[in-house]
Amino acid sequence: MTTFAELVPTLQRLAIEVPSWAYGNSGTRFKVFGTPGTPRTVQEKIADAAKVHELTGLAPAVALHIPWDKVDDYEALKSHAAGLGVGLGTVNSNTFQDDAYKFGSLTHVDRKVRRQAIDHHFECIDVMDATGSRDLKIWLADGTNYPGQGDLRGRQDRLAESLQEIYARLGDGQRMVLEYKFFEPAFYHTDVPDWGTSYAHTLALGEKAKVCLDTGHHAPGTNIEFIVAQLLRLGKLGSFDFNSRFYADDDLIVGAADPFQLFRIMFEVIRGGGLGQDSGVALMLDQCHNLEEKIPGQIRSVLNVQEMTARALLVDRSALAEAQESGDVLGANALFMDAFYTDVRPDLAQWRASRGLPADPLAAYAASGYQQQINEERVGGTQAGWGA
Ligand code: PSV
Ligand code: MN
Repeated sequence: MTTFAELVPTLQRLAIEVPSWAYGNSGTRFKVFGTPGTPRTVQEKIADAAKVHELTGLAPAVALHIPWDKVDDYEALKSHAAGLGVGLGTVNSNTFQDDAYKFGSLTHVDRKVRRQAIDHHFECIDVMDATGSRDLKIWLADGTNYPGQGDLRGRQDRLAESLQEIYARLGDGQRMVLEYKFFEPAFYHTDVPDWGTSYAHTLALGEKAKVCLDTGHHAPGTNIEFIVAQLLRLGKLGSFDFNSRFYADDDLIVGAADPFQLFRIMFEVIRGGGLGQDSGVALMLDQCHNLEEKIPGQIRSVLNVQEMTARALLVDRSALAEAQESGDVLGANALFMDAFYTDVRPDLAQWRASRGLPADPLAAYAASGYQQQINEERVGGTQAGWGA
């Protein structure tokens, strides 16, 4: 059996990017609840994200969403983040909230709308140049609601062409990650619905284009860890958007709905070298905290990833390979389950304390007075949320 001490070198490398939008208000199409202390600006979102990193040592970068996090001076934003001990990470484009995109963005039949969508991505790359971000993440709401509404093939061709233009603009060391999602907001067909489509486009584009896997973007019952294994095998897994779901794209706290699934995913990430020194796989959260407090929600999330990573690292891989090769079905399964059922929380708490971090980051947050402070200070202005 692997010991906890043996996991430490890999655990030390674990870095989970947090999304700026998780600190703003979110909700459903029925209601967005405001909460005291919610950031009004991207600077305040970054301050909250920095708190998560300060207490966990797990979240050194904050992902931005353009235009939600648009500012005049990105160099200044980068310095603001650095001053708080975090960096700026993935830049997410947004071609789903403009009236022009009602019938599509990069796939639109109208060249002018495609131009607008491509130019928006150029703007995102300019932001990346200023922030030093490596990844441009593209998720498209493009799709149709009724059979016959659009030319499925024509839309793919236009998508390929638009992506090519954006790809050509990437600088050295920059990448594009193309996120897929099987439905919503489009209900009949989506232009990038699955990993195969994302893979096909990123393969055609080249080395700097990879797939982004959002764990909430598959049909129920999909074996996500298989997709992880396959994309790693193909060298095309660029990043994760972690969250969990019971039904559709619920964007709940990662590991909340199905910790075992998170364990299985992390096992394949490790198996495929995704946590290696220069793996190039970015672990990111994409979540919304509709009911729970946002900062503790983010702390819980990164701790869940850490915990399931530790458990997955506990799997005795050589014993497992032996059991697999000898056809020992139950033995192999038992090795897997033994690791999953091992409670690593006391070891993780001790390890945190040994590095000067709080053993219990959630309790430390509650005791820090930060929430009371922001509740009092952040009065007036417009609370950030989708679209702000
Ligand atoms: C789409 O549902 C998505 O997962 C994309 O990553 C967007 O950028 C993000 O959600 C917005 O929360
Ligand atoms: Mn996502």
